[in-house]
Amino acid sequence: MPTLLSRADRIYVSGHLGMVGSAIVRQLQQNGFENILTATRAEVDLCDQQAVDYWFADARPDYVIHVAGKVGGIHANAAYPADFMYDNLMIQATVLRSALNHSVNKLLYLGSSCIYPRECPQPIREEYLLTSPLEPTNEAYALAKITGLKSCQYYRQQHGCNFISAMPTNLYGPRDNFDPQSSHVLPALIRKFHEAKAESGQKVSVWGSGNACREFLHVEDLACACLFLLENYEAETPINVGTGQEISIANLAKLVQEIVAPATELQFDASKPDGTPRKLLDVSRLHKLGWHHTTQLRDGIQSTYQWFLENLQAAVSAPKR
Ligand code: GFB
Repeated sequence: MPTLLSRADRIYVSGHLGMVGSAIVRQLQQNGFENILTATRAEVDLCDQQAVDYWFADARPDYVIHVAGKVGGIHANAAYPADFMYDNLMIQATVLRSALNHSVNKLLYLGSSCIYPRECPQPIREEYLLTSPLEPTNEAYALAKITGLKSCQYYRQQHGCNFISAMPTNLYGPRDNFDPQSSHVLPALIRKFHEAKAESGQKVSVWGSGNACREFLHVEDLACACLFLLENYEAETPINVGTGQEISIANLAKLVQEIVAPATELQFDASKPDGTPRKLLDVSRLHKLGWHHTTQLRDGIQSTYQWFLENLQAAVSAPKR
């Protein structure tokens, strides 16, 4: 039974200033929603249960799309596991509990494809969760995200909450984090090739062997999928969100090089980890529901680079917390 959303419904998007949260707010605005609720860190500390409860009592959300959390690339995850575990566990625990306390109609929780085992059959089906060890470089984040999706299932089982969870693949797009140390691969490569253009002869360092493969979904597609799932998905099990297509990091680097700085050279830095060899999602359940991505990778990289150029100052400012 689909969820019939009224344009007057009060929809809280946590983490609204980040790449994903801001894309979801834009998607809701474009679809005519009039009461999109957001809160900055200064307005509510999502690690503080009492503060979150007060905020929910005042804001009275009918629906919640939970995006807020600490995210980062392979280097950040490997360097700060305690922070990734603490921040993500605390933030999701308070928001889910307040959603229960204030009888939210439905909550969509966003996880990540890193929840799946390092060595599982590809493409990865939702039922492969917890069937073998996780990828060490982002184990803390993965465990926090697994706890979040499991919490949604427990709230459903114990309290009858309509909490659903989606597991997106690697995301990219406008308002991404372009900090070379804490970002994901695609924004890192866009920035590196852009900056290499300015200094002739400089080689662009691509971390790892280049043999790892990744799947990339543009964040506007993800935002569209989130609204689609909020309206059409009611099941307890997490659902994968992706393109179903993968590319090697070496070929991704060549694609970014071709788009951003064709005259540069690239080299692989084998001292850096590859992370999980592959994490291609099986998105057949989502396709069966009737949703498919629309942005092809080359077009998405071109539009993201365009955004980077138009927002250069903001994109290269201090690293995201
Ligand atoms: O995007 P990324 O940092 O994270 O790395 P994961 C993907 C692949 O790109 C790895 C390689 O094999 C990296 O070694 N890579 C090449 C680079 N050059 C670079 C570079 O300059 N910067 C970065 N960052 N990588 C993430 C998790 O894992 O997946 C997140 O860390 C989240 O928490 C996300 O779950 C979906 O794809 O390995």
